[in-house]
Amino acid sequence: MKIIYSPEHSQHNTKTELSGGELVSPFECADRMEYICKALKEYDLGPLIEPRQYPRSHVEKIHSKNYLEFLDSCWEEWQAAGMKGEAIPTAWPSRSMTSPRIPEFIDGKLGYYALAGETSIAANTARSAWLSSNIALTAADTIVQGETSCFALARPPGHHASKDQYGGYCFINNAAVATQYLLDNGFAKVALMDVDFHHGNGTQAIFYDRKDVFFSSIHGDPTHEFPYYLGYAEEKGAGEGLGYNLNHPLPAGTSYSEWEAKLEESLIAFKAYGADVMVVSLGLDTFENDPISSFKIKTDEYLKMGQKLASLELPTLFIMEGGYAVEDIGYNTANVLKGFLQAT
Ligand code: SP5
Ligand code: ZN
Repeated sequence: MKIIYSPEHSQHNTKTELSGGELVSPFECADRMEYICKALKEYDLGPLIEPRQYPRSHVEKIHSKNYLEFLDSCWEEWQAAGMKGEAIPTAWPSRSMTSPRIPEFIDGKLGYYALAGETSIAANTARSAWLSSNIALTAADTIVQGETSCFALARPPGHHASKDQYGGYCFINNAAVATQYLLDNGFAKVALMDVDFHHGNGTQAIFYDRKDVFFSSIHGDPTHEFPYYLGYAEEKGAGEGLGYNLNHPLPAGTSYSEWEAKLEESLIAFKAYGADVMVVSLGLDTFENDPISSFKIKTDEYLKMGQKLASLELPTLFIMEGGYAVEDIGYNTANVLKGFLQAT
């Protein structure tokens, strides 16, 4: 399986994450990629290939122009305003403040475009986000060229980013960008399976009223887990997209067998839908020792996850999302891909 990767992701290297009332070192850190590369190499899963650069128009199909301009200029504006630390919003257009106007000062813009406050922005954050989307596009192209599987080893992740909001460590929705590229290049129906511990709110919102993408997610119940305000089972799609959104919120302590029963339901739905390609938002934060999550999947069980995903027998594009048990993330990721390849 080709693995699309660039070491340049490490330029996104923020020092702060607002967590528990403190500024801590971010869980989503560059070291994650080192451990993954090491395990992929050890298991001999495939060559690492550098991404190509694609026109920005592919990303503009998913994100609004004003949001992307904000992303590109945020850090310069923040610094120009004399702020000392990394860019973190402090005010939001919450339920009682509904003016559609977008503020002009950077502090106001941050709250407008942020869906959460844990994700700091610093120098090169935007650059790495764009590079991450090019990794997803290069990987999607590999599938378009006829490969049956590919891994976009992308960082920063993407599934929390919506049309015009960042947060949850995500800026550009790589899975959504890749999905649109597949649709624009010969595929008709995409099964988008999000296995990250957190609900893929951004991806869901982007495709909610569309029938050319069937989004399904298995995740920590939003009554107790980030992103809290989306991801419930009653969210089934809207308009033409009604029936093409399937959420499986699960409680803390969920084991692999309980988790796999939900994956089975999603795969059955994808088959009935008639998907011709699958995109997997691959988060490994379902791991038993993940520092911010509460499922109980074990390292060996990721082999079964890969095998199960292969049982759909579709061309499959894996896109990296979360996973914060840094020393275990390599083997967990490699096991999904190894299981998938063994079964194909
Ligand atoms: C891509 C992805 O997995 N994003 C996850 C974003 C989660 N953001 C909120 C994290 C809250 C963490 N709380 C820390 C508790 C530490 N014991
Ligand atoms: Zn996650």
